[in-house]
Amino acid sequence: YIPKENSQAFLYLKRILSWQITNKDNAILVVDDSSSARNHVVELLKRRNFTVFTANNGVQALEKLKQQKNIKMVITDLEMPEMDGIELTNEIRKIYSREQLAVIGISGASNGIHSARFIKNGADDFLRKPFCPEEFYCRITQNIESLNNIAKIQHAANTDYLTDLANRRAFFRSAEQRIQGYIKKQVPYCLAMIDIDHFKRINDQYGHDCGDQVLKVLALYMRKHFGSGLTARLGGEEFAILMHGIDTDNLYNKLDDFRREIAIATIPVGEHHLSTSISLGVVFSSHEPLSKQMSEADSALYSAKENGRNQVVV
Ligand code: GH3
Ligand code: MG
Ligand code: MG
Ligand code: MG
Ligand code: MG
Repeated sequence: YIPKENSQAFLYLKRILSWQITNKDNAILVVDDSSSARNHVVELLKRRNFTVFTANNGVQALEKLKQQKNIKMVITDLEMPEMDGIELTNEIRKIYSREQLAVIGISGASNGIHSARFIKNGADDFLRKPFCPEEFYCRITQNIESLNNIAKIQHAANTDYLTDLANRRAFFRSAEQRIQGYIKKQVPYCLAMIDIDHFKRINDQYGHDCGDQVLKVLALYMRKHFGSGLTARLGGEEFAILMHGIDTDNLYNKLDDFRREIAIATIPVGEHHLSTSISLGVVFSSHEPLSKQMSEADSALYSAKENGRNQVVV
């Protein structure tokens, strides 16, 4: 049977085929105490190139999830010794949100109450045994697609479109968490705010597109220098870095090396080679709330501008 071009069935088939290529990244955990039922599901998934893990019950499944971080979906039987499918779903939802992991319940019981119990306990979908392969694939594909769409939306919501760095929103969210970690482990860290010097002149002289190109190149330099740190574009020509280091001197030197490299860099933009500089305001290992640290870094940045730009001020 070959569906008519651009019919729903045709588009579905096209999607399935494109999924075959990418399914390797979508690992699925199959949980069932019956080896024949488990093997049947595994067989179906392998035909579509999924990476598959298995477990005999809920306890084993939770162990597997801890070990294999790339699992995106759990397909679980209902009745199993030690921990059944409902309890497993419940435990999973204490750790993983629906955006992180999809759960599909399977049961042979003809009673509709089981699907309701699965869904109420946090499952995303339910399959009644025996199912035909077409239905099975429809449900799997639908749920994986939905997860991937959420991931795309989340990435877009947290990323600066121009530079691909974290955006303001993502910076504030991640910075809070990282700072808590640094304080708890007593790791020296710094928060730096960066502003390009006389950026308006670049726009005025070479045009807005060249200005954009400079922002992109600066972002590349930030990635190169502060790979493990949190780098973000806060807006306009303002950026931020949160990173840890050995001590204050070490952190200061990293920032000043970065400043120096930008000051001597020639940035190719179209037929031009531009040069620019940046000013930085820094706060070290502060226990103040993030908003307070940001305004302190901002004051230091203001001083850097007042003192003649192209410098790091603490
Ligand atoms: P200072 O050294 O005092 O920071 O001077 P400045 O010219 O960099 O600062 P000012 O705040 O006067 O100007 C910032 C300019 O950044 C103005 C604005 O047009 C430009 N800008 C903001 N966002 C973007 C952007 O996304 N792309 C481009 N090309 N320019 C932008
Ligand atoms: Mg069973
Ligand atoms: Mg500015
Ligand atoms: Mg300004
Ligand atoms: Mg500026």
